[in-house]
This record gives sequence, structure tokens and C-alpha cells, in this order.
Amino acid sequence: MAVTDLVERLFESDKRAVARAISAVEDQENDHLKLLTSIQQRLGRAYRVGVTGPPGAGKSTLVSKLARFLNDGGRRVAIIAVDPTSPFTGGALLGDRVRMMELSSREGIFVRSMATRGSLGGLSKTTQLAADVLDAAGYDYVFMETVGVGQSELDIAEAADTTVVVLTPESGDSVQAMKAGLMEIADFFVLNKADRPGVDQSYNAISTILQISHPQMGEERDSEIWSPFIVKAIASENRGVEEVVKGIEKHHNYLTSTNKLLPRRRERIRNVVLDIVAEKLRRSFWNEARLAELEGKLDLVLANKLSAIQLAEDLTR
Ligand SMILES: Nc1nc2c(ncn2[C@@H]2O[C@H](COP(=O)(O)OP(=O)(O)O)[C@@H](O)[C@H]2O)c(=O)[nH]1
Ligand SMILES: [Mg+2]
Repeated sequence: MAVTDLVERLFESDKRAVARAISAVEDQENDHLKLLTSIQQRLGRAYRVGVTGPPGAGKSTLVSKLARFLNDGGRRVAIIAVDPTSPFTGGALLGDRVRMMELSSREGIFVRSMATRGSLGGLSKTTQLAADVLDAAGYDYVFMETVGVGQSELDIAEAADTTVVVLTPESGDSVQAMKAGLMEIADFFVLNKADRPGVDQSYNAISTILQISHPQMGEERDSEIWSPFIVKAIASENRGVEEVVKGIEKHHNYLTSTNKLLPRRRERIRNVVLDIVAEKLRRSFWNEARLAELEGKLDLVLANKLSAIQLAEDLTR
């Protein structure tokens, strides 16, 4: 299909065209540059929400309930899952997968899983470009789900307007989250599985960490400063879903009223460009001759006849 036809159908929110366009971006097909250029004029309308947290916290469950809730209210919702254990990506129980298929059969909901292959920076870039496609296709919300155990959640936070961290009362969740750097990236928290024992202790533990890391909380509040909060939910029973939507809207309003949304998006675009340039330079740099030079001189470094830094200098000279 020609790019112009694809773009035209994309603008009509044809789901097959949307899927096709995301694949083109993901695989960096020849036409993807033209495609992304053609959709640029349409960008900036979708609101991008990152959802991260430990495996099994209920992220996919929550996102699907959020999508349903928003879609019932007439909004169009897209979901990108960057999570190998996600029902969206096929790594889940059959029942979960059936529910996902049901979800994506709704006209106003689009679900897509993304492979985690490639460099981490590449993941961020690809996710963002896929979100661009969904933005151009007229989705009001783009949710990006990723499991919060490594670097990928930091990429997601960078790609999102609002980042939601999902935790559970399960032992050590909040401590793990703190170690993994999730506390810093959360615009607010969802304490999911509130039907499980230990909810109050978990709530207090997260509050304490928040009070330490955001000392203005509880004092006279500066409207310019955002204070993360905690929303309790039981995603599997559809409870707390509306409160999470309100949390997202509250953060959205905060970003707009303090003129912070555009700088945030500007920073995101900046990082995408840096990523693309770095990848291009890396690819064009490593030709056969340079790889051979590298391999040939490694033994010299091993024998202490050449320093690693000098080898790098020689290669880039
Ligand atoms: N008890 C309980 N189970 C839940 C809740 N939310 C999700 N689950 C279950 O927890 C499991 C993991 O959920 P999933 O959404 O796949 O988690 P993810 O790995 O974070 O995406 C599934 O079996 C869900 O049905 C909840 O609020 N309470
Ligand atoms: Mg999941």
C-alpha cells in the first residue's frame, strides 16, 4: 500500500491501517520516514499515560478497565504494552488473553504489544513513534504499559505526559519500587489489590516515602509544585478505576495550568532526536574495516601495550 493511502486510512482511524503503520515504524521500513512526516501535522492531541510497576501488580487489568471506562464515556483509547508477561503480548493465561481480545474488538479501543528487542533507547524511541501514529489516528488516550524492573520504565516515563506506578500490598513492593527508582518517576501511585491483606501498612509505607521525597506535602502547598498521591484500587473488580481517571485528569490539568505540558513534550522530542542521531551515527561508524581494527588491537590492550582509551582514540581519529 502506498504511504499516502495508508496515511489517509490512518486519519480515518482504520484499525488495520493503524496496525500496519506501527509495524512500519517498528521495523524501520523504507517508508517510515515519509509516513512519520505525513502525520506530523496531526500530532499533539492524544494524552499519553505511562503505566508501570512490578510484574503481576495488575497493570494490564487496570489499563483494560481504564480503557473500557474511558471508552464508555465516548473517548477513543489505544494501549501499547511493552511487557513480555502481559496478556496483550500473549504471555498470560488464556482467560486474560480472551478478555484482551474482547477489549480490542471495541471500535474505539486499539491494543498493540511491542517487542522488547533492540536497545533500550531504541525501545523508548519506537514506543514514542508508535504513540505518534496512534495520536495521528485520533485516539484521545494512549496508554503505555511496561513492567517496572529495569530501564524500560524510565523510558516510559520519558515518553508519557503522566506516569502512573502500580504497586500492591504484597510484601516488599514499596521497598522494591524505591530501589528500582519508581518512586521518582511516579506522578501518582495506584495501590492495587486493595482486597489483599496489608493494604493499610502498604499505604502508610508509600506515604512515608513520599513525605521524605516530597517534603512540601502536608505543608502549605505551592500550586506550582506537584505532590504525588496514592489511589487505592481493586482493578479486577473494577473498583477505583474512576478515581485513577480523575488522578490522570488532575495531573493533566496541573501540567496545563502551570505551563509544564509543552516543556515536557519538548524534552521528549529532544530525547527522541538524540536517540535517532546516536543510533544513526553508531550504525554508520561501525563498518568492516573499523570492526577489524578493533578486533586486531584488543590483544594489544590485553597485553598492556595499548590503552583502551587510546584504542578508542585511534578508531575515532
Ligand atoms: N486480588 C486481586 N487480583 C487482581 C487485581 N488486579 C489484578 N489482579 C490479578 O492479578 C493477576 C496479574 O494481573 P495483570 O493485570 O496481568 O498484572 P501485570 O503483570 O501488572 O500486568 C491477574 O490474575 C489479575 O486477575 C486486584 O485488584 N485484586
Ligand atoms: Mg501486564
